[in-house]
Amino acid sequence: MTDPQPLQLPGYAHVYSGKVRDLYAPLDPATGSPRDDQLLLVASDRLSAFDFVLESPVPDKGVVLTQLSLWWFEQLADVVPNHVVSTDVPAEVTGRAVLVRRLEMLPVECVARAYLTGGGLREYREDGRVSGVALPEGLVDGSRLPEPVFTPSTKAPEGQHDEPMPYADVERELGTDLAARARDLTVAILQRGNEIARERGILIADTKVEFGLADGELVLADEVLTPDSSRFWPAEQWEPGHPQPSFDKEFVREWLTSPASGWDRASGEAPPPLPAEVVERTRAKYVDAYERLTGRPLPS
Ligand code: Q0N
Repeated sequence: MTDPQPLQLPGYAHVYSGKVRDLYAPLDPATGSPRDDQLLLVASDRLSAFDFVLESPVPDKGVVLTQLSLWWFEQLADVVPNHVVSTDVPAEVTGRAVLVRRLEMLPVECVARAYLTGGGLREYREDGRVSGVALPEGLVDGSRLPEPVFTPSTKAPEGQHDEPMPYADVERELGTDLAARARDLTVAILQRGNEIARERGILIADTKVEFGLADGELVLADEVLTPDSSRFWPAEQWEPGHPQPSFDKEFVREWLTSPASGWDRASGEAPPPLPAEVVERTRAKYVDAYERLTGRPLPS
C-alpha cells in the first residue's frame, strides 16, 4: 500500500514520517523558512503489530501516548533533562503534539531490561549473558533481573530490525564517558519508572529511550515509558515461566492470529482491518494504562 500523505499544518514544514509519528519543522514567521532549533513531534493514532502499520487507527492513541510521555518527563525531571519546549501546538494536533528542542541524536538505541523476555531471553539461553552481562542460572521467560541491564542496539533504518550492539561498540561510537552516562541514565529511567508503575499495578519489563546532545549534555528525547517504547505487563498477572500478556496489543495479536482474521502471518500480506470491538478494547487498554499510571482522567 502507498503511504497516506502527512497532515498539512500551516506554519510547519513536514520533515519526516515514521511508523506512528510525524515530525515537522516550525517555519520562522519572519523568513518563512524552517527553524533549525525546534521540531514538532506529532503522535498519530496508528498502531503497529507484527511489523505492520495496521489500517485501523486506534482513536485517542496519539493523545494517550503524548500525555503519558509528558507525565513521565515530569516524574523523571530530577533524573534527566528532556527535549520538551511547549505543548502550545496547532489545534489540529492538540494533545498529541509537542514542540521540542532539536538535538544532535545519538546513533544508538538505548534499551534497558528489568525483566527477561524477547531478545534478551534468547541471548540468555545461548550463553547465560545478556549484552555481555552474566546473569544468574535458572532464569525463565518473565523473570525479574537482579538489577536492570543496559542492552543497547543499533538504529536500523525503518523496516529493518535493530540488532544488539556490544557495549564496546557503543563506547567506540560515543566515547567511554558518554557511553557510560547514556547507560546509567537509561537504567535510572527504567528503575524510577518501575518504582512508580509497580505501585500502580504495571510492570515495565524493558524500555527503549533516545537521547540527544545539547551543549554536551544528554537530553531525553522522543517519547518515554509508553506502551510503544516499552513492554508493560499487568502486575497482578505476572507469572514467570511463560510469555506474559501484552498490556496494549493482546487483543490485536490474538485476533490477527486467530482463524477469524483469515490472515496468515507467514504470507507476507498486509493484515486485514480490525473489527470495531478489537479497536475499542485496544483503545480502552491505552486509556487504562494512562489513567492507572497518572491517576488522572485522559484530558479531552
Ligand atoms: C528525532 N527521531 C527518531 C518520529 C521520531 N528532539 C529531537 N531532535 C532531533 N531529532 C529528533 C528529536 C526527537 N524526538 C528523533 N527522529 C528525529 C525518533 N523518531 C522515530 C519515528 O517517529
